[in-house]
Order: sequence, then structure tokens, then C-alpha cells
Amino acid sequence: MSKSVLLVNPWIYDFAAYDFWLKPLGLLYLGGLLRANHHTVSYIDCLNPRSLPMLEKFGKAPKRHAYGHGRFFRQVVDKPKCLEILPRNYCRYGIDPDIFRDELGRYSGMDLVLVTSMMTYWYPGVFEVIKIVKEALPGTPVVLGGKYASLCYEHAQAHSGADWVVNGRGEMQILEILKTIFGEPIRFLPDDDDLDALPYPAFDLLDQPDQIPIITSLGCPYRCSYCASHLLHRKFIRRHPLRVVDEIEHWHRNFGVIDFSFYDDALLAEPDLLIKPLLHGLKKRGLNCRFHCPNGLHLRDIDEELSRLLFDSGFKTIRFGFETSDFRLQKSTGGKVENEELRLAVIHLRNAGYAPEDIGIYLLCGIPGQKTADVARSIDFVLSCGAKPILAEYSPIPGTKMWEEAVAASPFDIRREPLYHNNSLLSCRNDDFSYEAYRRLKAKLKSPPGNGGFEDGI
Ligand code: B12
Ligand code: SF4
Repeated sequence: MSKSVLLVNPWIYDFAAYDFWLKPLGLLYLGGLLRANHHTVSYIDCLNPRSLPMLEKFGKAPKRHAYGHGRFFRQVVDKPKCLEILPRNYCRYGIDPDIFRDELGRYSGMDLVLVTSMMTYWYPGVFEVIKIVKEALPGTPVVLGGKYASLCYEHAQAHSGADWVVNGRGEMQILEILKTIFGEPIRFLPDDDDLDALPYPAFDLLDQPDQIPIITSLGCPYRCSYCASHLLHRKFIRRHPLRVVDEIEHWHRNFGVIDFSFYDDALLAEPDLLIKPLLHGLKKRGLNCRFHCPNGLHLRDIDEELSRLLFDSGFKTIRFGFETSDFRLQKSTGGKVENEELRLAVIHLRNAGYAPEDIGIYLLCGIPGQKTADVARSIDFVLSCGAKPILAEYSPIPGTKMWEEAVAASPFDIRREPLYHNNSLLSCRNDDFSYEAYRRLKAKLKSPPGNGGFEDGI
């Protein structure tokens, strides 16, 4: 007997949130797999920026960009006590809870509800969803999975209110749960390492998908000390490049999707094995799409040929993880890139046709012990290479190599309270790299100084 399963993408509670090509890719992958196991799948997106009841209630749609990113609906809410220290509005991003309750009313016959989670410090939205589901659909088991559930497993088990909490990849675990609760046989479960055997994510459930996220690999060959990639995906596994082209062609031709975002941790690693054949494949099939890489790409692999291929294939948004120009910090955090590699990569990208403001370079700021001058020097270096610095505030993640250092450096109890992992809080700030110093850097980035450089002005 097949079961009816409801997927829910919860609200975000934060000081700031922008739909930077955000979609619950893992949850929708599970939707595709459940269908392949003969179950019926429905979906509620608490973040839906196109919700009609929201438009009717508030009369104004959030501003969206043609490339598929943009704002969410937003309501200012009370700050949790421990975040009162930050003098900024705290908001619930997404639809009104009453509209969510109304939507749930249409799904009274559900057998199982699956709730996903993203950032560890976004758990308030997850808890609220679970609470409302429990009130509206009493007796229906709720399963929680995703990043928060995996990285803060004990916290989620103790406080979320879910009946089941899943740590790590969900494919096998959700089918096992259906078997345990309902005696449902597992009809189709591909090998964990064979990403091409998975059914496509259930994107058809989205309200007019204006962009679709694609993943070509899971995991990363590097082990940077601040990053959770290896905790979430222990092995680096990849799809066949032409199967990725097949998927892009499917969404483009059958659903009219033009914009695609890549969620990989290591899209450009070993370019001859994946990205180059993928881009040649797209060209051969004459697909005219736009691609966006909001997650940092690897600079080390950028050469003349790859730069041209990216530019010619319609890669409009390119962001790279550089993090710092300090050689010692580069080495001690994992050695993924060096200064000269950035300089060379930018030359190739500029020659291929990218303008300086197209080449976004992420700089990590607020890591334990970091000084303001380090970030300022890194900004100056990126500008001197002819690219655009973008500050990425450090978010401490349990289980990473840097975690114990972060616990020792933070003025907040980050071990007990995941809300303190919030990147806006700069949870490992210190007397030198204070919140005010960070605000000054941020303000200056909006109007870069002339000849003096950033370091001089700080
Ligand atoms: C793509 C990505 C983004 C995208 C957003 C996409 C998104 N939907 O979140 C962008 C680039 C915008 C982004 C931004 C940021 N990100 Co980010 N991001 C990622 C990445 C690479 C996600 C990959 C992904 O979606 N995987 C694909 C799917 C297939 O996997 P999955 O979702 O895990 O799903 C599986 C399981 O979790 C499970 N599952 C999922 N849901 C459910 C539900 C149920 C019921 C079950 C049973 C199972 C289950 O099954 C799925 C299939 O196996 C992760 C790193 C990583 N490797 O996971 C970091 C990561 C989540 N990001 C992180 C960070 C730090 C950030 C930023 C704060 C960076 C910064 N300083 O600016 C910002 C914050 C954004 C904001 N404030 O708005 C951290 C987490 C930090 C934290 N404390 O939680 C991570 C872990 C990276 C890291 N540094 O280690 N990010
Ligand atoms: S290269 Fe990027 S994804 Fe890989 S471990 Fe380092 S920060 Fe994480």
C-alpha cells in the first residue's frame, strides 16, 4: 500500500535572509525517491515568495530578480532573549503562520510529514513548523532531517518535537522509517554512491520554479578547518557529466527553466573529469541557459580554457572561496588556495570577458583570533587583483576542526545554543575584530577608498 507523504520547507528566522537561489534540494530529492517507491508526495514551502494567499493578504509581492533570486515575504518578530544583544530587527521570512495552518488543512489525510532544516541557527522556524503540524495533524508522525538535524543531532532530538530525527543522508533512512512504521517494503533504493541512479528531485511540486538547483557531486576533496562538508558527506562522489547535462536539458525543455544554480562544494575540482565535459555537453546540445554559483568555487582550478568555457556557457554569477590573503592562515586552515593562484585566476577570468564586479571573492571574517587588519589586507589584495571582495561572516559549526578553538574564543555559549552560530552575530568577535570594526569594513566596501587602501583607513 502506498503512503501519502507531506514535505515541508520551514521558515527562516534571522536578522537577514535573501533568496540567494535557495531551495530545499535534499528534501525534494527524497520526494523523487518516495515517488519511485510508489508513495504520493505533496509539498508546502513556508518560504514561497509567490504565495497567492500572501499576495491577497498583504497586497505586495517581494521584489524578485530575473535570474531567479530575490526577496522573501518578511515579518518582524520578537528576538529570542539570547540574541537581544544585536540591535537589529529579527524576522520570520516566508508566509504567515495562519496561511500555513490553512494550507495544512488541505492535507488532513497525510500518513507522514517530512520537515527539512538548513542552517543550525535557523531551528526556530523548524520547531514552529513541527509544533503547528502536530496541532493540525494530530497522530501523524513527523520526521526531521537536513543540516541542522545532522550537525546538532542531540539538540534536535531533545528539543525539536519531531518523532524521528535523521542524521545525514536521508535516502535509505526515510525508506527504513516507512518500513518500521507502516511495514512498507523498500521497492527502489539505488546505491548510495551512485547519484545518477537517483530519480530527479520533485521540482514539479514547486510553485512556478524560477530557477533550479543542480548538484554534480557530494563532499569535497579538501578539509578546511572551518567547514562541515566532510561531516555531511564523508566521501567525495560524483555524477557522470553527461547525466548532469541530461538533467539540465530535462528541466529546460520540459519546464522552461533557464536559470540553474550549482550547490556543489567542489564543482570545479579536477575540471577535466567533470566541469569541462559538462560544459562541452551543454554546448553540443545547444542549451541556452544561465548558471549561478552562489556557493564558493575553487580558484586553483581556473585556467584559460575553463574561464572561457564558463563565460561562453552562460555562467553569470561566479563566486570563489578565497577567505584570506594571509599565508599562515591559508596554510593552517587547509591550504585550498594561495595568493598567486587568485591573481592568475582573475587574469584568466578577465581575459575571458568577466568584469571585476562579476568576479565575487568570498573573504571569511570573524574566525577565532582574527584581526581587523587581516580582513582589511585581504580586501585590498582582492581589489588589487581586479575582483570584487565579498565578506562572509564565520559561522562556527560543531564537529569541525576549528570548533574547539571557536568555543574557547567565543564570548557566547555556542556549545549549548545553536542560535549563537548565527553569522550576523560574529560569534567569535574579539576586542580587535569587534562588531563595530566589522560594520566599518562593510560600509567601506560599499564605497571603496581611493589610493590609500582599506588597511590604512581602519
Ligand atoms: C548550497 C549551500 C548554500 C547556498 C544556499 C542553498 C540552501 N538551500 O541552503 C548559499 C550559497 C546561499 C549558502 C549560503 C550560506 N551558507 Co551554505 N551551504 C550550502 C551547502 C553546500 C548545501 C548543499 C546542499 O544543499 N546539498 C544538497 C543536498 C542533496 O543535501 P542535503 O540538503 O544535506 O540533503 C540530504 C540530507 O541532509 C537529508 N535531508 C535533508 N532534508 C531532510 C528531511 C528529512 C525528513 C530527512 C529524513 C532527511 C533530510 O537527506 C538529503 C538527501 O540525502 C552546505 C554544505 C554541504 N555540503 O551541505 C553549506 C552550509 C549549509 N552553509 C553554511 C554556511 C556557513 C552558509 C553561510 C552562513 C555562509 C556565509 N557566511 O555567508 C550562508 C548563509 C545564508 C543566509 N544567511 O542566507 C554551513 C552551515 C552553517 C551552519 N551553522 O549551519 C554549511 C554546512 C557549509 C559549511 N561552511 O560547512 N549556502
Ligand atoms: S574547499 Fe570549500 S567545501 Fe571544501 S572543505 Fe574547504 S571550504 Fe569546505
